[in-house]
Amino acid sequence: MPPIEYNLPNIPWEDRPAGNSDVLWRFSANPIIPRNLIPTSNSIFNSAVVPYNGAFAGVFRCDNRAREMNVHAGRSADGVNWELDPAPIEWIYSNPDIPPSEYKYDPRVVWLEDRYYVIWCNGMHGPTIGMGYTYDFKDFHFLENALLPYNRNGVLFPRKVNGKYMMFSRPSDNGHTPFGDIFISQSPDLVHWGEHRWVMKPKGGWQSTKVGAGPIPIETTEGWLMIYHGVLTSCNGFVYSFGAALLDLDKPWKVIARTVPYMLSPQTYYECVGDVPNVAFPCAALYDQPSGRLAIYYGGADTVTALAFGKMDEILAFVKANSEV
Ligand code: BMA
Repeated sequence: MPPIEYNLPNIPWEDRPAGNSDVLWRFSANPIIPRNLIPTSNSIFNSAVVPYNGAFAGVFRCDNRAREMNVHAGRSADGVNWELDPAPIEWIYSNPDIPPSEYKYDPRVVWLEDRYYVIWCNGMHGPTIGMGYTYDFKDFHFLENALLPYNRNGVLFPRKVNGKYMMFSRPSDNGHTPFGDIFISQSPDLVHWGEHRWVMKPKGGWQSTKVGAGPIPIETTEGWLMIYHGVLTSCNGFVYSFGAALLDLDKPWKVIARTVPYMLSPQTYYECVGDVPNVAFPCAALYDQPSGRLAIYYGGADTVTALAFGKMDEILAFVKANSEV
């Protein structure tokens, strides 16, 4: 299979600020989406963005003012300034036996073969991995839940690997889960998932409590780049940072390299102060291969949406130079 082409010259971008030597740096206009961009929202965060028709579209986690968790479609010409539908996505069910969705959060979106797939944490008697698809970000079709509860952080690969669809997930419990490893499940048809493989467990420091895949993995010559969040339990609760790992292109459960230091941790006001303090939670990344530019969308403090930037060659060098598998 030929490698995926990432040609997105129009993604959001800002050069690394003078004097900054971090592998990732934040957009100076963060947060790009305030908590109240739509009149009913309490918070808009942990959201997914993709290129669409020369511009951008996405699926956004909006918790409303009843604090119900749901997803809304959005559009943007530049990937920075967004218009979100004021109402949540109304899903089209082709099969009435699929259990009703009690809530939806932390969406990811991927272009896979012929359409955009949406995958999120879905309430089905506990959190599990919900799936759907759209062609146009107007009509959204609800598919079968991929896995049983309890599970979170479902992330689809952007292509088949060895003839099979691949998905990361993070088996969990019904609460705030004080543990969590990343697994891969495989499928011939995006409905039946099996051949589960273990990928990685928590490690020290910022990733010592649990880890979970973030954006759709990016195919590089060095392996799949998986940006993932890691959680530390402090005396004040969880702290969510993110780092990255390189995974084998043919057997992506094999970890080639993995960052010991984080790449970004909650340090700014909008990451440290909000409904859940100290959270930087990435759910999407846009990559332009010719320029090497990467724009990462992440939630700040479970309240707002922010952008960070990096260069692919520097990220790969950082992961390899600071790795412990
Ligand atoms: C996780 C998820 C995320 C959230 C994080 C921090 O369990 O619920 O949506 O950002 O906790 O609260």
